[in-house]
Amino acid sequence: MHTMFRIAALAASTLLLAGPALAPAASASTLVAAAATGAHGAAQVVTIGNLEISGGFSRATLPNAPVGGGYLTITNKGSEADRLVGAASPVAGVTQIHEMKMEGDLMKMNEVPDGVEIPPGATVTLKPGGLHIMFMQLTGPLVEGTSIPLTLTFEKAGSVEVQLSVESPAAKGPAEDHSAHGG
Ligand SMILES: [Cu+2]
Repeated sequence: MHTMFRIAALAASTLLLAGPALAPAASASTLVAAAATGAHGAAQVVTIGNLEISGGFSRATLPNAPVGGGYLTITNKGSEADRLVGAASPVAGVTQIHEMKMEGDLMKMNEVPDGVEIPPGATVTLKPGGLHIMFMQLTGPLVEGTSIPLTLTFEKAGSVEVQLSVESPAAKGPAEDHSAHGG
């Protein structure tokens, strides 16, 4: 009996450690996110404060590919603006929030300097060809059918972990050109 209890306690503390620096309100969201991970698919919805995060996915990468992308939808159901200011994942050495812009005839991507504003009542979608999460210095290939953890940090709502389902390399849009990163 004691052994079982200790294992359960260990699992719980590991879960909490997975989301660093969480406010008490955010811990509940993290637990919800972890509980929903078993159900594979893009249907996962995670709530933190007034923000609802849904439709998270990534795309499978080739072996030795240096970068991958992350995509999701954020809806602000509150009456105040919030801002996505950070992203982190154990699958990448560096995780950034990117935007894509036309420079002359070239589509280029850059890290957003001030994060992404989520206005009250608005839905902001990070999608292929637009705003996206960029996983750089991948620790290994992203494998279709698996899911990868992503911790998002918001200016007001705090941090929350979501799971991105890894889909086919061309899922939900044309493949992005990541050659601008130069590896
Ligand atoms: Cu990018």
